[in-house]
Amino acid sequence: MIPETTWPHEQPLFLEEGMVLFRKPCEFVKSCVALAHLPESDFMEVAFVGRSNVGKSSLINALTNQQGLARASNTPGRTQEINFFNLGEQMHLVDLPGYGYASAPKKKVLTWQALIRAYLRGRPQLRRVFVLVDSRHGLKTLDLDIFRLLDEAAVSYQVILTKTDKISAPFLEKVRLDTTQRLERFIAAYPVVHDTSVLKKKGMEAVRAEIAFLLKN
Ligand SMILES: Nc1nc2c(ncn2[C@@H]2O[C@H](COP(=O)(O)OP(=O)(O)OP(=O)(O)O)[C@@H](O)[C@H]2O)c(=O)[nH]1
Ligand SMILES: [Mg+2]
Repeated sequence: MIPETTWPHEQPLFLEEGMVLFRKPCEFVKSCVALAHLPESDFMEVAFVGRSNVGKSSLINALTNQQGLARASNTPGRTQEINFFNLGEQMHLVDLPGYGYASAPKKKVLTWQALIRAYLRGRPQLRRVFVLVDSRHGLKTLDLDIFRLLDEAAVSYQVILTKTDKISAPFLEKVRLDTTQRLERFIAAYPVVHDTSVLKKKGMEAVRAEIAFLLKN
């Protein structure tokens, strides 16, 4: 019997289903620079959003075990479109451009921001937004802007701390606690904060389980 307080990512059922789901083929569907180009499919979507260079594309590659599926790079501003990936003919993973600063012309960055905001606000099949936050830096103003936008749009979101291989365990605990506490003020925020390292392959099972749970429910 599973206690009611057990989160999906702690349940063997969803850990197993997450593993099975992410072993399925994951294929690039399309890149979109305008809302009119979004796929018409009504597959459930989960999107990865966050500041430039935080590790969105790398996390998609690590979750799917497919290096090079989503293009990642050291240069902030690598992802320039909304990229859709079909996972197991069951759902879409959505890789968004970086929110805010990027090594790209200001006009382009503003265009991405408008596109990201429009997508996040108006996509009925979007079941959860994973807001990636660099564990070295914690929450920044741009992250809080995304939270407010998602609160207003009543879209469920969840924070994933990235690059935890770059910080000590005590520092991670501090950032995680601080992040969890600050999220309490935001109504559409899912209260569990995950921590991940693509380099150390840490935290992947939990994120896969969250997604498997969403797909099932
Ligand atoms: N050490 C470490 N580096 C990481 C990790 N995840 C991503 N990186 C590095 O961070 C840089 C940015 O990664 P991306 O995945 O391209 O980041 P992004 O958020 O998609 O960036 P944009 O598309 O430009 O917004 C790359 O050099 C990655 O190798 C991690 O867990 N640990
Ligand atoms: Mg990217």
